[in-house]
Amino acid sequence: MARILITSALPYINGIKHLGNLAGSMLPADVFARFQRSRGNETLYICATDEHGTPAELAAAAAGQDVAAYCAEQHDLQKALAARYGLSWDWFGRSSNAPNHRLTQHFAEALEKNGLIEERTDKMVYSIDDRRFLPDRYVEGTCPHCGFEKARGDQCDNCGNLLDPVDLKDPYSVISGSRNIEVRDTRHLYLLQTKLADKIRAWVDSKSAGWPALTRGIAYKHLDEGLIDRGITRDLEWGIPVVKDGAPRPGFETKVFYVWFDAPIEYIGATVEWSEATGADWKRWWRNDEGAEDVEYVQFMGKDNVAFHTVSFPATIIGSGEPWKQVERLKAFNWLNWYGGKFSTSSKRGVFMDAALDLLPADLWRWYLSANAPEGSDTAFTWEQFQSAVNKDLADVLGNFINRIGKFNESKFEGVVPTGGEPGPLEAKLCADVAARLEDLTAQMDAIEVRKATQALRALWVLGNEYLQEAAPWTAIKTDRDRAAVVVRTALNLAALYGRVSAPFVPFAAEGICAAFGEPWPPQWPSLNVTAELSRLEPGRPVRVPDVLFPKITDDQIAEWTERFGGADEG
Ligand code: B3M
Ligand code: ZN
Repeated sequence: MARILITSALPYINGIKHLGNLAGSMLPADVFARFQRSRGNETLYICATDEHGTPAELAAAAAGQDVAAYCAEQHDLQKALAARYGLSWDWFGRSSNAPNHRLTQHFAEALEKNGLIEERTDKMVYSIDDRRFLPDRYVEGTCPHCGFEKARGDQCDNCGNLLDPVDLKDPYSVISGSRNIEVRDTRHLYLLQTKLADKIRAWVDSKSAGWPALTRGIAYKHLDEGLIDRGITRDLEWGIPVVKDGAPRPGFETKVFYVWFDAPIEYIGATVEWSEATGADWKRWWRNDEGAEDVEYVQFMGKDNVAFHTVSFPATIIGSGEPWKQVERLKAFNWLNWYGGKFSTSSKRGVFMDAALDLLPADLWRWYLSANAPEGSDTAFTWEQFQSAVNKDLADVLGNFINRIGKFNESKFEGVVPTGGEPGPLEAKLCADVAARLEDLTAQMDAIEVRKATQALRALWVLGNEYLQEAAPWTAIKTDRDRAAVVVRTALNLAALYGRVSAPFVPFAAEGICAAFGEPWPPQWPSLNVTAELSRLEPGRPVRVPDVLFPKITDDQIAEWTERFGGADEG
């Protein structure tokens, strides 16, 4: 039995996430976790809300709430929504909880002890009217290169030049629009990544062969550009306080750690939360000197987070000099966009996680977002593709097979697994075909090839309908009841197997299938001894037809939703 630690990128606290967030980290991580559990591997799937940084403070202010209350409320909203999607985290933590405070402060002290932290004076834009320093993205002004008047503090969208806020002409605060701003000196802690560059590269060299090309490419791009020393504190009130020897660090009493310094540490923090709630030992998962040596750590994230996870977070871990678990496999995704454009609440473009469930059950979104996962390139959501994936793959192939065989068995064999007859050449062929597809599916799942796994699963589903067409129990029963009994018994076992292998993608429907055909839940992944797998249901046991598994999407619905959420004409 293997031990597998899985984390998916922590969703920011502010606001309900759109389908792209689901598709690009949380969902594929859940599919993988469910698969590994069904294989009997000791699996721990951890996630949390990422609660610090300017966006959290500004979102709370916009909501008219104290930021701590805002974060608590938003965390519960995201947690409840995730459950409705069947995201089976073992723990969904909060980066603002005490364990992450303790761990972040511990890592900063360990880095300092190893000579990797330095205090430096920065020049930052201060808004007198907002009474706060303004992080890069909260300053706009005229670009010094091209004169574009809404250039952001970190980059000009017009000419693409990277900027520093102090370079902007006629700058103003994005928060209040005030131009009553000035440049001030401010002290910050810097993590000396330049001192760690060789060790980080050596670590990446040791791991990246097993990474997808997207992950590997981004990691080496940043390494080859040359690492810089990185500020890890900010002039914000909401965040993890900067301490030294357990007391507020002199000169840093009004500062906190930078959100991207503390957020990855919350992977460990959330595991500590899990252990406090369950009595489990978190160090078995995170400390190589306390039993985590044999753990395979797999991360899931969008491509924009890869640099933080292949350079910055490893810098923290490696720089600490302590034996912490580091990622082995890092599955990065491109972006799911909305007809080629951005999801946007304000301009009502795209479906967000809450609205999606008002339209259709989670399984349908899970299947579409997996079968069209943004793996090799950015992928556009389209209503037409969504309708096709649901109606063709789910309703017409899987749902139709389960329903046909269940109903036929009810009408001709009183709803119990038929006895009598012996399997023949058709069953032998079916077993061989199922074994081949199952082997391919298992390999694609293990390799975290999401799209290929859904293609392999669909190909497995297709075998059921093909078998029924060829074996035609409705004809056989007229002359040879035993023959019909063999076909129905085989098909019922195949239906039960479908419930087991579909569970990672469509867990709610799969649970219904397993319940109907008497399979335990959560299910066990089938072995390649398909002859045995297709005779698991003992003859004579009652089985029933699950309710309609997948509602079909109508053209009227597509038209209505295109109107409501945007579609091709707004690409
Ligand atoms: N909160 C997600 C994002 O960039 C960011 C991930 C943190 S993982 C430690 O949208
Ligand atoms: Zn410009």
